[in-house]
Order: sequence, then C-alpha cells, then structure tokens
Amino acid sequence: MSATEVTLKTTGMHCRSCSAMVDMTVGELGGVASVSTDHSTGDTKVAFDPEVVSIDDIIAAIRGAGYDAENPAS
Ligand SMILES: [Cu+2]
Repeated sequence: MSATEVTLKTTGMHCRSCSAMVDMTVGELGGVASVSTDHSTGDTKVAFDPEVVSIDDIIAAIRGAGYDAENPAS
C-alpha cells in the first residue's frame, strides 16, 4: 500500500472529544492507515491509500460527523 499523507484543517471542534470523534470517523474509512487530530490547532493528519480513498472522501466523512474540513494545499 502506497500511503499518502495530508494535513487537513478541521473546524468546528471545541474539545478533545470532538477530535476523538473526527479521528474515529475518519479511521473507519477503508484505506485510512492512521489519523490524528488536534482540536486546538484544527490539524487532522491523515495517512491513506489514494487508490482506496480520496481526500474528498475524508473531508466528506468529517462533514458527515458535523464538523468542517478543507485541504489547505488545494
Ligand atoms: Cu467537543
């Protein structure tokens, strides 16, 4: 598996359980190798296999959990 890493900017989080929710939601996606979110900086660092899951899929999952996210590099 060829892992790609991206750091998304997630907004709408207020505490550690918010970041845990984002990590759980993104971690359930197929193709995601690891995810780590810091609620104070809004950084969601994701390692994933781009052949299985896209950045857009990851952002959509975060939005589905009630937060917002964007790829600052795009
Ligand atoms: Cu919270």
